[in-house]
Amino acid sequence: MKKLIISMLSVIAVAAAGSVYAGSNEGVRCIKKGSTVQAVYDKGSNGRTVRRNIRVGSSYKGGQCMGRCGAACGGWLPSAWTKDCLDHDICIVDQNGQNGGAGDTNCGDEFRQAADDYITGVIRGCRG
Ligand SMILES: [Ca+2]
Ligand SMILES: [Ca+2]
Repeated sequence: MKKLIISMLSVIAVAAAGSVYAGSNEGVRCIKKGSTVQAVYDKGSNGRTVRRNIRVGSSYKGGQCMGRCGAACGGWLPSAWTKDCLDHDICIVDQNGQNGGAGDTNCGDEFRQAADDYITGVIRGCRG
C-alpha cells in the first residue's frame, strides 16, 4: 500500500510539473460514452497538431474503449472517461499501440496531461 501511495504521488507530481508548460491539459474534463468528441494531440511534445473525431467508448484502429483512462477496457473497477485520456488513447493508437508512458516521444506529453484524470477522474464523477 505504501508503495502504491508513493507511486501515485509521483504521478501527481509529474502531472503538476506537466501543467506548468503543457498547453493543452484540460484539467479533468468528463466525456460521455457514445458522444462524439474531437481528440487533439501533437507529434512530439510541441509539434504538428492532429485532430480526430471519435465516438467515446468505441474501438479505433485496433484500440478499444477510446477515452477510458487506463489500458484497453479495464476490469470491474469503475473507470474514468475524460478528454485528456481520449487524446492520449488516440495518440497511442496512431503510433500503432506503442506506449512509452510519460517518456514517450509523441504521446509522453499527452500521458502527463492525462495523469490527473487517471488519478482523480472517478472521484470527480467522470464515469462515462
Ligand atoms: Ca488532465
Ligand atoms: Ca504529443
